[in-house]
Amino acid sequence: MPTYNEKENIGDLIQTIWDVLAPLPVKAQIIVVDDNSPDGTADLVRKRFSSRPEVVLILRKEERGLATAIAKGIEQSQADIIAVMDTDFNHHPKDLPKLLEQVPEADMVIGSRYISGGGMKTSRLRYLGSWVFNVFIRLVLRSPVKDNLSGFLVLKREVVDQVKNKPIFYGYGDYCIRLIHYALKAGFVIREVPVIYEFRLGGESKTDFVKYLVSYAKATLALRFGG
Ligand SMILES: Nc1nc2c(ncn2[C@@H]2O[C@H](COP(=O)(O)OP(=O)(O)OP(=O)(O)O)[C@@H](O)[C@H]2O)c(=O)[nH]1
Ligand SMILES: [Mg+2]
Repeated sequence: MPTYNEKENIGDLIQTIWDVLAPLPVKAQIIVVDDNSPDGTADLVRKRFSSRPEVVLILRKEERGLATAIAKGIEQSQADIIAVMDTDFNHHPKDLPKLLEQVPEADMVIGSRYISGGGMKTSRLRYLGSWVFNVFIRLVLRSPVKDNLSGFLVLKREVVDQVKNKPIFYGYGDYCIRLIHYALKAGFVIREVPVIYEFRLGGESKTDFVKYLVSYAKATLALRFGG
């Protein structure tokens, strides 16, 4: 889980994840990759979960960025199944079981806003903008995936091992487009499960969606046409 100024959310999020996973037959480790957030996110994690060795904090002082933070967390994990999610409750832990339940049949599971039952509680404009953008991605990359920008993912270890030499984890949310693209190309089975994108619980957004659309479009075209 990548964090940047998520002090108001991360503690309750980790606790909620434990509560959700408790009845399941899984042994989980939670890896938080914080980029030295000025609000003291890392301190909060360290203090609140000092007695829980399953909570691992990686503090990056030299580097900043969503995609590289996710790559770092994946690299540190030794689990057979890896989940990636936002740390502000946009992706709600209550959906984790239904994503996990698709494994082992699926190699990668996407929490999707754009299949029946999915959606977004936040801005209608962003919901539609992201939907239109996903249509663009699907046309350009001939992808069957409806939500290529989800960021709420469950992956088998084999998927990350197979694509680890591909240039995926740089930039921002565009890593998700590349990860899905390369996983599909490698022949992995990908399933989408409907999720509702919830309101951020506390703190502030780091995403300027319109600004990122340009770089996401470039990233999509680069996957198709190279360069
Ligand atoms: N480690 C790390 N995490 C980041 C960075 N930028 C964003 N994040 C995390 O990535 C997730 C997505 O960022 P958000 O700002 O919530 O973006 P968003 O979900 O598109 O925007 P909202 O819907 O407004 O919340 C959050 O969990 C952030 O804490 C970063 O530079 N480094
Ligand atoms: Mg968010």
